[in-house]
Amino acid sequence: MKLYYFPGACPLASHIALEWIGKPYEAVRLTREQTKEADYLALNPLGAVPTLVDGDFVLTQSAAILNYLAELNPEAGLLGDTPRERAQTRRWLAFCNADVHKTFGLVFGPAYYTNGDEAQARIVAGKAAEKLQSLFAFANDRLRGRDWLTGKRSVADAYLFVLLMWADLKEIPLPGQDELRAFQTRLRADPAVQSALKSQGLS
Ligand SMILES: N[C@@H](CCC(=O)N[C@@H](CS)C(=O)NCC(=O)O)C(=O)O
Repeated sequence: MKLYYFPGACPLASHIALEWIGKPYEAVRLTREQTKEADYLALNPLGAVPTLVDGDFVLTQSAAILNYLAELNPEAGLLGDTPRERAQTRRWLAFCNADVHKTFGLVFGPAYYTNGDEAQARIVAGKAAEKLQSLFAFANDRLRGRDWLTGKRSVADAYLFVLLMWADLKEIPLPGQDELRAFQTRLRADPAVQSALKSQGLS
């Protein structure tokens, strides 16, 4: 099993999940430039990370990879035991991937959406940062009285941890979001999370 990544990007969620699962795997570090080379594009035509290669099976898209890893390793308990528990995990995965991650795209690369107009790009990034604050506030409320997004540890928690790292990197203000900060502290103390961070050169 191979996971292709670049450090600190969304594949870190899958990397954490692989550490929670605890079976052998190889994390293959790429540069952004390498994701645009023909060899890699043959695996992932969108030129993005993550890509998971499991024997002759090649899978892209974080949400699909996290679902696959969790389903393949039910003993790790990362998806849920009942249809409703699994639905909740997928609900929070969708929130992380389609709502929060997607909005970060406007913070990391706003000029792409404004044809390079810097003033417009600042407006777009500012609006996206506001949207992120409201999305994180929603996750903060969800964590009140819970250690994990669904009540049990799941692959969605690994994703939320990565998104909180990005919030800190881009200095998205999260005032008073104590549940999120406590969650972040708990995950930072988790040996599997520490191992994934170390392997990506982030600790
Ligand atoms: N929808 C994809 C998005 C993947 C994605 O955006 N990956 C980023 C890193 S987090 C990437 O590789 N971007 C390509 C680039 O920056 O050139 C997923 O969830 O896996």
